[in-house]
Parts: sequence; structure tokens; C-alpha cells
Amino acid sequence: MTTSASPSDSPLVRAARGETVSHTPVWFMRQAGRSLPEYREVRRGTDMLETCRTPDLVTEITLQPVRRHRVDAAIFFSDIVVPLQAAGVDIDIEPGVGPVLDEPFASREDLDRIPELTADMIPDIAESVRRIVLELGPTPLIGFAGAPFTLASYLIEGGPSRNHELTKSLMHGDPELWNDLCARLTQISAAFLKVQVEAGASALQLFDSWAGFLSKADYRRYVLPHTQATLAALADAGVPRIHFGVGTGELLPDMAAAGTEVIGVDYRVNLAEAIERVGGDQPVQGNLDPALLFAPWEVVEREVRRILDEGRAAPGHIFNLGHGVLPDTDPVVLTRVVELVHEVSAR
Ligand code: 1CP
Repeated sequence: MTTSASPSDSPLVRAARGETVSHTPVWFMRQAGRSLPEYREVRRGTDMLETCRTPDLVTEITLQPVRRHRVDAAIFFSDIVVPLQAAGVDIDIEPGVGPVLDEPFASREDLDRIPELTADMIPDIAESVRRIVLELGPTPLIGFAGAPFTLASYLIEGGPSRNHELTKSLMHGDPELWNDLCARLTQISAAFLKVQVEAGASALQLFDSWAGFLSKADYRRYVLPHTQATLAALADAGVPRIHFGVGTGELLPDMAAAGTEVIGVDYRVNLAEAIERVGGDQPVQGNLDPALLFAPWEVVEREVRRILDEGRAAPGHIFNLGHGVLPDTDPVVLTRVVELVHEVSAR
């Protein structure tokens, strides 16, 4: 549902700036993807990273959830490892697993395997964004990238990790190498975000999905400076920035102060409590537990109403899940949530 004429005046962008809105905007992390039969149909037979580099497919997949659910924003269909691969890192996405590397990052020599990313390496990304923006009209497109810590974890662990032990070992054992690696990843993420914004994205989200695995002390010392540098590189881009991680209740005040307009909240902290933790003066995004979309509708409705209610304490609220849509989610429930958010929040 979009009633404004331009993406920069849309409910999503206005809420992210703490301005008045006609209704609370809603979109879902992982709204494009396996919960949609039309996505599975388009993806059939094409490798994930190849899909991400093919403008026809990226455009179609990005638009699918907007058509179906009438969400207030599209999220660019890509992956946090796309800019790494584009820069020349030998990384793949294995179906059912996620990003994997044959030769994980372990030493200073490995820095040579992580070149800088320049715009000429990703002309397809700019083209996909331009095509999507044209198709979307007044609905904003959210660009995104992975934050240095989350990217570093995949590079060092060689794939998804339960405990991030190799990452923490390198961080503490060789802080200089850790910082050099994160500086390289900051460059790559910032370049990826800039290409998306310059091609027409109206907002951006920095995913530090695994930051919640860190202690506050480690986060502040080894991670926050790099995240700040990434967000600072986009400070003059003219679009609101959203900063999100999973299990980050303890880190919320630091993450909120990292140089972001909006703080994303996962489902483990009540939204009212999260708003209090960050000082009450910043727009928030979140935070319905994605697993509750499997519960009876009365439960979903009660939770949506509670979250909308709690969100009113912040200067702006973007409704979302507390993490991505689970693959087996019934898409009909997602559409009903969008309708309910719009109906309940209409002013
Ligand atoms: O074949 C497939 O369908 C592959 C599954 C898949 C999809 C649909 C992967 C592999 N990535 C994506 C798309 C994707 N990834 C999007 C766009 C879709 C949308 O949001 O609508 C986005 C924003 C991402 C970002 C991403 N990739 C993150 C951050 C967001 C989050 O969920 O925390 C992370 C951590 C990844 C890594 C990744 N890529 C793919 C998987 C399965 C994973 C997670 C693996 C793990 O558990 O470590």
C-alpha cells in the first residue's frame, strides 16, 4: 500500500526519518525467497550466486513479494557474499547450507585474496537496481550489505558457524590482522551499498546478523569501529540507514549509536524495552518473531497489535519480523499481516 508519489516521500522513508506517516510501513526480511512458490519456480535450475548476478531474475524476484503482499518496500534480492565474490573471493552459496569457502581466511597472506571492490566490477547490480526502481514507482527499494564482522565470520569459518570460534580466536590472537581484514571488508560493503544507492535505492540496511554472538566488550573493541566506518561512508548518500543484528539486546545502545537512522530489533527483546534501551529518540524496525507466523491467527493478530502499540513510543516505527521469513512460512499469513498492520495503523 503506497499512497505517496515518490519513494523519498514514502511511509518507509518518512518513518525512518521520524516524520509523520499515513500508516506504519511494513516489509519483511527475506520476503523474497523460499516461502514464495513463484520464487521457487524462477530459481529452478539456476545457482544462487548466478541468479544474483542476472538482472532479469533479480528484478523479477525482488518484485514478487511487493506484488503479492503489498509491502511498503522491496528489499534488493542479492546476498551479503555477492560483493565478496564480485571482488574475486572464491566463495559459493551451497543450497541448504549458505555461504561456503574452500580455503578459509587464516593469515596475512590471505588478505591478497580479498581485493577491493569497484563499481565497474558490478555493473549488473546497478542495472538490476535501476530496473527495479523503475518498476516500483513510488515504492522504495532497500539496498543492503553485510557488516564487516558477519562477513569476516563466513570468511574465517569457511561457512555458517555455530560458535564463531575461529573468528574470535583471530580477533583476539592477532588484532592487527583482524583490523586489516575488517578494513578491507568495510571498503567492500561500503562500495556495494554506494552502487545500490547511486542506482536509485531509497534506504539501506546493514546486516550484522551474527553480532549477537559477541560480548559487549568485544563488540565495542573489535567490531563497532568497523561498522561505524561502513555506515559513515554512507552518511552523505542521502538515504536512511537501518542497522540490524540477531540476538543483540545487550548491544542495542551501541548498535543504535553506530551512525544509523533506524535501529533494527530482533524478536528477543520487547519493542517497548528496546526503545527504552536506545534512549527513545530513534526510529525502530521490528520485531515479530518469525516462528509465530506458524501459530493460530489470533496469536499473530495479538502480537502484531502489541508490537504496533509498543512502536508508538518511538519517533518512527517500521514493522518487520525479528529476523527473516522462515522458508516454510505460509505466504497467505504474511499478506494478512501486511493488511492488518495497514488497517490498525492507518491515521
Ligand atoms: O537457494 C536459495 O534460496 C538460497 C537461500 C538464500 C536466499 C534466498 C541465501 C543463501 N541468500 C538469500 C537471499 C538474501 N540473503 C537476501 C535477499 C532476500 C530478502 O531479504 O528478501 C538477503 C537480504 C540476504 C542477506 C544474508 N545472507 C544475510 C543477512 C540476513 C540474515 O538473514 O541474517 C546472511 C547472514 C546471509 C548468509 C546466507 N546466505 C544464504 C543463507 C542460507 C545464509 C545464512 C547461512 C547461515 O545460517 O549462516
